[in-house]
Amino acid sequence: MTASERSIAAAEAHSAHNYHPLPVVVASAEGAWMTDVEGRRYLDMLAGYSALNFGHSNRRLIDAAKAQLERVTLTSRAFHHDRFADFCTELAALCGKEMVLPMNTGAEAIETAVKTARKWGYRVKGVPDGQAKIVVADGNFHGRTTTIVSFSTDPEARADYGPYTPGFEIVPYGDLAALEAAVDEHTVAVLIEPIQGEAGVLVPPPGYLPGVRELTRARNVLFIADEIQSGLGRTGATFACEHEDVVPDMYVLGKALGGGVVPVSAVVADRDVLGVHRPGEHGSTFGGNPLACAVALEVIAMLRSGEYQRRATELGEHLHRELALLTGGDAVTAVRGRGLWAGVDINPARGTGREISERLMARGVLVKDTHGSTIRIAPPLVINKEDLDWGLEQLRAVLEG
Ligand code: IF1
Repeated sequence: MTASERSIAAAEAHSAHNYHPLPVVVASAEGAWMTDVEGRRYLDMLAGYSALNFGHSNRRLIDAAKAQLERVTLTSRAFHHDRFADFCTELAALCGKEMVLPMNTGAEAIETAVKTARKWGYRVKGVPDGQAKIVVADGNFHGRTTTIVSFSTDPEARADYGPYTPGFEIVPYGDLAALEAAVDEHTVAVLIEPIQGEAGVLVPPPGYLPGVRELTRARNVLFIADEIQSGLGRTGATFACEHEDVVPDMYVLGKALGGGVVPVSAVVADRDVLGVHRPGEHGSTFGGNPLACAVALEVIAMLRSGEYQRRATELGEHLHRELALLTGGDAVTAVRGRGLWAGVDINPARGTGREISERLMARGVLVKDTHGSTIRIAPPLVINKEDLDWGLEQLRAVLEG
């Protein structure tokens, strides 16, 4: 058995089978490239589902983490530490908001946003206790806790995890009329991804996000934007909402906020929203820890330069021009996305998303299929044009094969 086969066999024997990973065993990574235990190199076109916007082993992020590791890594929130105030101040400023509530994973931040919206509903809007309703979109992906899967429309993510949390209503994504009809006096928030990731990188119709903003403002309902995957440079802007000049009441951030080094997530909003929490009402052991704050502070500084957003815009235009050419043949039925982020629908006659992913892996490119025959393309924003073109060349070869 090869080293890869041994590792895969042991992982299958001793870990729950809640994933079906491609048969590659990564041993090291740098920039947009990963190397497996046999020394084979792969171009990373998934970037940890956008957690690795700044690439693997980003020198600035590793140095920030190393320096903090030597100082203090965890205090819990029972005490202050010397990176916390800067992290909250800088992240709030990046979002143009007043307050931050730091957590660790995206799902924890979504749960925090749901709890904040409900508490705001009862304490500020005056919704009767226990009656708060949150409107979400079909095709959503916001995480995997039992409450979050309670409003999932993906049977795989939801089945056999009941009883489900009440208080959520699902409307078609992109449909303002349906959203308006769903909002009533008990509605405290609308929670949507500005671009739906897992659903296949679905960009909503122009005007949808401004419509959600206008409707929620008019009806005294919080607009919660889940920018965990779409945010922090991926679409060519700091936030996907920016493309339509929309500012939500709450940003929910994660993934790239920790630079692919440590889990960092947060809810960012103004005082009239996040101010509803009083000591002891919400928290987390690791939320806002010194190591997380040190790395996230470096991420925020890197985003402030605008360099990564420019790269995602310029290389993203090139990516989408090249992908559009693929739709001319019968292999690709549709392409969607924005910036360095695309969903490519493959003609099922050419293979499933998994089969295409395996053929790409054999050529040294790693992507992840999503539902059916859609593959998502989301390389680290540090990828150079030559490598991006080489990756597209492999995709063309696989589709022509
Ligand atoms: C898995 C999907 C992507 C997210 C958005 C919240 C979260 C995610 C928009 C929760 C997480 C990850 C989870 C990971 C695979 C990946 C994923 F396929 F699951 F749906 F990217 F599309 N909001 N997405 O995309 O953040 O708790 O994971 O930190 O669970 O398989 P998390």
